[in-house]
Amino acid sequence: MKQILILAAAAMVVAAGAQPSNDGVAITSKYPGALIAAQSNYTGFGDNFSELNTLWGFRTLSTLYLGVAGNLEGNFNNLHIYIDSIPGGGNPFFLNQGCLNCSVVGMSGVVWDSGFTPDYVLSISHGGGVYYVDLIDITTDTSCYQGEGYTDSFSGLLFGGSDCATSGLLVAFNNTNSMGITSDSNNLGDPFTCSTGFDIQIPISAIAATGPIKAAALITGGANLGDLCGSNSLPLGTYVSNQMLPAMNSGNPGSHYNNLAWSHCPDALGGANGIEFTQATGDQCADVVWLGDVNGDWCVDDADLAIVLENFGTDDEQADVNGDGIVDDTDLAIVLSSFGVGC
Ligand SMILES: [Ca+2]
Ligand SMILES: [Ca+2]
Ligand SMILES: [Ca+2]
Ligand SMILES: [Ca+2]
Repeated sequence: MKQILILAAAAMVVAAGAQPSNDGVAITSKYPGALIAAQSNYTGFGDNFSELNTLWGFRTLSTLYLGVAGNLEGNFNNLHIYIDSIPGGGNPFFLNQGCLNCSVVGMSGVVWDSGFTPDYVLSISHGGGVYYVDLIDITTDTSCYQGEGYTDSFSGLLFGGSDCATSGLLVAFNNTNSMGITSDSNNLGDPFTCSTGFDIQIPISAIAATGPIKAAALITGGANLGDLCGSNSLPLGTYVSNQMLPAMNSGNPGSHYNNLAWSHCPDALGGANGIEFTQATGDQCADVVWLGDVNGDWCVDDADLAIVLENFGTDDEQADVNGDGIVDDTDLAIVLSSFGVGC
C-alpha cells in the first residue's frame, strides 16, 4: 500500500512542487501551508494606501518564496523585508552606506527580538507606479540595486538593475487592494480578504542560507539622518509605521500600536534611544516554512514521510502539510518533492 501511494504521489510531484506564480495576485491561496503572520493592528499609514495584511513564505533548496498581501503608497514609502538566513548578523545592526538606502540605514541601532539577527534586507520603494528594489547585505554593509518594476503589470521582472543584481530575483507588485484591514482601531476588518500585493522570489545563493530562515516585513516612510531627536542627540532615523508582520501586537490583538515614529528617538515603544521591538507584544520575526518538514527538525526525510503515511486520510494537523484539512496525496507529494532538503 505504501509503495502504491508513493508511486502515485511521485507522479504528482511536478504539480505539487510547482512554484507560485510571480504576479502579485491570489496571494492568500498560492502559498498553501506557508502562512507566517496575519495583521492584527490597524494601519496608521492609510487604509488601502499602506497596509500589511498577511505574510507567507517558504524555502526550497534553491529559492526563498515570499508573499506579502497589502498596499504600499506611491509617495516613496518603503517595504522592508528583514531576512535572518545565517548565524550571526545584526541585532542591532549598523549600516554606514550613506543615503543609498536611507530608510534601511536609518534602522541602524534598532533592537530586534531575541534570536532575530537579520543578515539581509530586501527594500522596495514605491514612487507613483514604479517600484525600486535593493538587496542590502548587512554583514558587508553593501547594497545592490536589483532594478525597477511597474505596479499592476503582473510581472515580477525587474529592469535596469546594477551589474551586481541577482539573476532570478523577482518582485511583482499589484497595488489594487481595497479590502483587508482598515485604519480604524475599533474595527480592524479581515486581513485575509486582501489577496493582492507582493510576490517575491530570492535565490537562496543570494542570502547564503544554509538552514532555517526567519523574516519580518515592515512599512516605513522616509528617513531623516540630518536633524536630531533632541533629548538623545541622535539623528531622527527612519519614520516607522505600525504596519509590521508579524504584527506589533501579536499575542495581544486587543491592544493597538500607533506609528512608532522616528526610529532613533525616545519613547517610540519605551526605549530611550529609539525602537526596541523587545518592548512590543509578541515576536516581530517568524520562521519561514520549510515545506515537507512535518516534524520540524529542518530536514525532510523518511520520518516526515512516515508521519504523512500514518495519518493518511485523516485531518491530522501536523501531517496536513498544505493545511487544506485532509492528509492526502497532495501532502505526500510535497514531502517527496522536498525529500532530502536540509538533511
Ligand atoms: Ca543572522
Ligand atoms: Ca484595507
Ligand atoms: Ca523533518
Ligand atoms: Ca492536505
